[in-house]
Amino acid sequence: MASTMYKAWLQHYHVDQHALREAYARWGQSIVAMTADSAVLQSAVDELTTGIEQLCGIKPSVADTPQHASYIYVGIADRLHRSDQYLADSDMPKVGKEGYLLKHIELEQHSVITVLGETDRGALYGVYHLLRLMAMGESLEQLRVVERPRNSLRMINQWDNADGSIERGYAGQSIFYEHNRITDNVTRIRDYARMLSSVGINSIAINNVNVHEVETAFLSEEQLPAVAGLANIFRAYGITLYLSIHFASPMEIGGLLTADPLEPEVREWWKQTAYRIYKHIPDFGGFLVKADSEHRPGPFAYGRDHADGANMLAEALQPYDGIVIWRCFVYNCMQDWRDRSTDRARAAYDHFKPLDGTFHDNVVLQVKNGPMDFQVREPVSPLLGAMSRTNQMIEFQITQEYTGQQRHLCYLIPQWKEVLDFDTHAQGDNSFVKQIGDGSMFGMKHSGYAAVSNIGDDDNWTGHTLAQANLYGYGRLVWNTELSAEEIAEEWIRLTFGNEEHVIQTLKAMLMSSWRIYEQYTAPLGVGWMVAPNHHYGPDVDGYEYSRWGTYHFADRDGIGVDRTINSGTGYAAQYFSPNRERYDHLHSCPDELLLFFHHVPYTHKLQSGETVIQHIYNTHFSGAEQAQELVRQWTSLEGNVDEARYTQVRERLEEQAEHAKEWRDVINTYFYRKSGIADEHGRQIYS
Ligand code: GCW
Repeated sequence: MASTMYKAWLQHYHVDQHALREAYARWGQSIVAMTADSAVLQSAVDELTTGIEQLCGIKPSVADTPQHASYIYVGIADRLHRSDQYLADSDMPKVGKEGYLLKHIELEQHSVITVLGETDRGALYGVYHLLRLMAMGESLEQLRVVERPRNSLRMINQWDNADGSIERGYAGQSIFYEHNRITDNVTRIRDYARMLSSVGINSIAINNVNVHEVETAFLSEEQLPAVAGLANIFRAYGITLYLSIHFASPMEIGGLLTADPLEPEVREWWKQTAYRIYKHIPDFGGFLVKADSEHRPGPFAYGRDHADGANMLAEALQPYDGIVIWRCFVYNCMQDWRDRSTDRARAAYDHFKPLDGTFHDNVVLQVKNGPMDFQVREPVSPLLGAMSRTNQMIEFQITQEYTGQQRHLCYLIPQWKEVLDFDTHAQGDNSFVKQIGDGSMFGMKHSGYAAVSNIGDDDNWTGHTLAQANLYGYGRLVWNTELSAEEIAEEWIRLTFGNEEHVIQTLKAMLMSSWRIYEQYTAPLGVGWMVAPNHHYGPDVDGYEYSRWGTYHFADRDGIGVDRTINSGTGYAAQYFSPNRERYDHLHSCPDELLLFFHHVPYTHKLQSGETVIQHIYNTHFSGAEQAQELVRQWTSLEGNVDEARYTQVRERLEEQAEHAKEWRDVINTYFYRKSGIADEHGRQIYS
C-alpha cells in the first residue's frame, strides 16, 4: 500500500460528508467513455475510476454507452454520437487542444457530469480537475467550468544522471536510472507521470542538461528503444518527452572529428539522428541544450555563435515538428576575482540579445528567472522582454539548491509570482513577464516554462514532505498564472492533508511565510551566495569571494554590495528598460530587497525602511531564526491532525531548520560585526 507521503496530493481521501459522497457516487457509479483508440483517454478513465473508488468507496462501471440514468461522461466534443449531442453546449466553447468543459447537465432521463475536451489531453486534464473538486468537497450541482492553459510549454527538467545520481537532487536517487541504464521499474515513473499530468505538465526532459558519456548515447540505435519505453509511459498522460543532448555528440558517438555546426557532415549527422529518433518516438518533443556553459562544449569552440548551433539542431528536427530548447545560462565560469569589470549578471543578455531575430522559429531560448542562478532573491533577468523576435521560455528551479535543499521549508510560489508579475516595460507599461511566458507580448509561436524537478526515489518524492507543494504549485501556476500563491497553497493542503480548517490555516500560514523567513536568515538584501562552495548548503560568507565563479559581495570594513550602476559600476542596470533602469540605478529608488545586488554602500547607509544596512542585517537574522523556531511551534500544533508518519518527518525537518537557521544567524552576524565593528543597537548576542 502506498504511504500517505507517496500519494502526495493524489490522496483522494474518503469523503466523509454523507450527502456529498452520495451525490458523487450517484454520478460516479457509472463512467461513460469511448477510449478505444486513445491511451490518454484510457488514463483519464483509469484515474477517474480509482479516484471515485477512493473518494466514494464504490467501484464504478465503465462502458461506452450509458447504463444508468446518472453518470460521468468523459470524451472528446467532436466525436460525440449524434444521440449524445446534449452533452456538449449548443455552442461548445473553444477550449483549444488542452482545455476542457466540465458541466452538470440535468435532463428528463439523464443526470450527467460531462468532461469534454477537444482532444484526449483536454479530457484527461478535465478529469483531474473534477477529482480535485470532489477531493475538496465542492458541490457539483452548479458545475460549469471552462479552462484552457495560459501557456503552451509546461515543462519539467530532470537533472538525473544515468548512474542514478541527481545533480542538485535532495530526495534520494533517480527514479529513471540505475547502474548506467534506464530502469525497468516503471511503476514509480508512471506514478510520477500521473502526478505531473494531474497539475497540467505536458513536457519533460528526462536527463540532466550536463550530459555525460552514457546519456550522450541515448541517441543511439541501441539505446533508443529504452528511451521510447519512457516516452510511451509519459505519452499516456499527455506528456511529451525531450532529451538533453551533448553538443559534441557527432564526435562522442558519431565518429566525426568535429562538431562544428556549419560543417555539412555534422549537419547531416544530426539529420540522421533526428530521423532515427523519430522512428522510435514519433511524437518526440526535441532537444534541450546547455552549450558553452560550465565547461560543456558548444559552438564557440568553432568560432560560431549560439544561433549557428541552435539552428543546426532546429533544421534537423524541423521535418518532425521538433523544437530546440537552448539555454541562456552562458557565462564565464573561469573569471578572476581581481577583475572588477566582468559581471556575470550581464552575461545572458550580452550573449543573446545581439542574436535576436536570427534563430529559427522552432528554437526556444530558455532563460533562468534571474541573471545569476536561482538565488533566494534576484532581480528578474533583463533578457526577458529584450528579444522581441525570438521564442523564449522561463526557467525556474523547484529543486531547492540555494533555498534550503529541502531540509528547510521554502514555498517558492510567491517568488515565482513576483517574477511573473514583474513589469519589464518592454512594450511600455504593463509588459509583464507572464506575457512572455504565454507568448502574447511579441506574438511568438513557442513559449512557456521549464523548471528543474525536486523529486527522487525517497518515499515522499521530495525529501521534505512539504516540498511537494513546490512541484504541485509549479504545475498549477504555469497552467494558470493568475492563480495566487495562497490559492495554490490552499488547494495543495486540502488535497494533501484533507479539509480540516485548523490544518489548512496553520499550514497555509507556514508556507506563505517560509520564503521570507529563509531570505531573512541567509544572504542579505539581494546580494546572494554566501553558501558553502560546491554543495551550496549552509553559510560560508566568503566561500565564493575569491573564486572563479563571478559571485562576489565585496564586503570590506566600510561597506558591502556590487556596484552594477551605469556610471560607476558594471553597467548591468542599463540592460533594463526605463523606468526599471533608473529605478535600479539610483540609490534612492532601488528597492531595499535588491539594494546590494545593484549598489555598494556603507554599512551605515539608510534603507528605505529607515534602518541602516548593518542594523537590518542584525534584525533580519535574529528575526529569521526566531521565525524558523516559530514554524516548529506551528507545526506541532497539528499533532493528531496529520498522520503520524508525515507529522514526524516534517517535525524533524523543521527542527533541523530551526537549528541551522541559528547557525546562519550567528555566522552572518559575527562576520559583519567583525568587518564593521558596529554593535547591534539592541545589544543582542553576537559572537565576536
Ligand atoms: O546552478 C548551477 C548548478 C549546476 C547546474 C547549473 C545549470 C546542471 O549549480 O549544478 O548544472 O546551474 O543550470 O546548468
